[in-house]
Amino acid sequence: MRSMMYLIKFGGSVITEKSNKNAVFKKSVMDKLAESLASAGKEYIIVHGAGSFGHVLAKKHDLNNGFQSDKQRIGFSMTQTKVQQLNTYVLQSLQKQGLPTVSIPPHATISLNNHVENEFQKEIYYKYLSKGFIPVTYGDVVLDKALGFSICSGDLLIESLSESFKPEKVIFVMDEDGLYKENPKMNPNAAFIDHISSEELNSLNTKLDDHADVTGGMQGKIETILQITNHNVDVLLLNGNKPDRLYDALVGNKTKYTLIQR
Ligand code: IP8
Repeated sequence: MRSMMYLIKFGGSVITEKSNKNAVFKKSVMDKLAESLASAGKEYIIVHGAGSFGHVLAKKHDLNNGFQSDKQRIGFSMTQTKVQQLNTYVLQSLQKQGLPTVSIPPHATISLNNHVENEFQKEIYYKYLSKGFIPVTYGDVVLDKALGFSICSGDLLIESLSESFKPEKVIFVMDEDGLYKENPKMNPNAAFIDHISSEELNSLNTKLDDHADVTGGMQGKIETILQITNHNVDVLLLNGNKPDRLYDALVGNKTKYTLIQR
């Protein structure tokens, strides 16, 4: 498909203060990441997480368990607006670097069925890409056939988009350097993995118990990575708080990251 297109996920913990109960955007971090994308000069689809703009309200109104009471309606509505506000901040950072972004809201383009993709209108991505725009989408609240509504995570979007667009690489921009053989928060001497096959990652994953989160706090991430490599797409994990690493990875300079290859 598109030869040098990169699918980038900005984690909610990188671009927001994720554990803050107030929604706080990390503007200086996002501005630097935007600079890296602009200087590297590739084609991109960008996905970002919700961080403190989404998770606090979603939890308060129990949105991921579906539509159970009328009172949740205003919670859904406010969450949708709050993640859209974060999306606007992200777009503004990117536009300051001259990047021609277009927001593609999941609540208007995707529906789920019991948390799994039901319908996803991807044609709009093709159309904007073919005109030289950069589509930007994000973790959102969406309609769900079985549950009424539920949450569509950035990881679900990235997995599905990687299957359709077969990017050069999927890059997860996180608040960790990459993957370790053990949880680096439990063992500070845990060995860093700079390169691993999906097969090895799979066997490492099954050996780990629930508490041994090798990304140091991003459970579920390995499952997503393995699904992406199943689509024959390589995955890079790198630290977004060191924005030079994103630039170096994009232009092929040596830097610190974890590469997962099929
Ligand atoms: O931060 C979650 O998206 P994520 C979206 O990518 C909401 O997991 C609304 C909490």
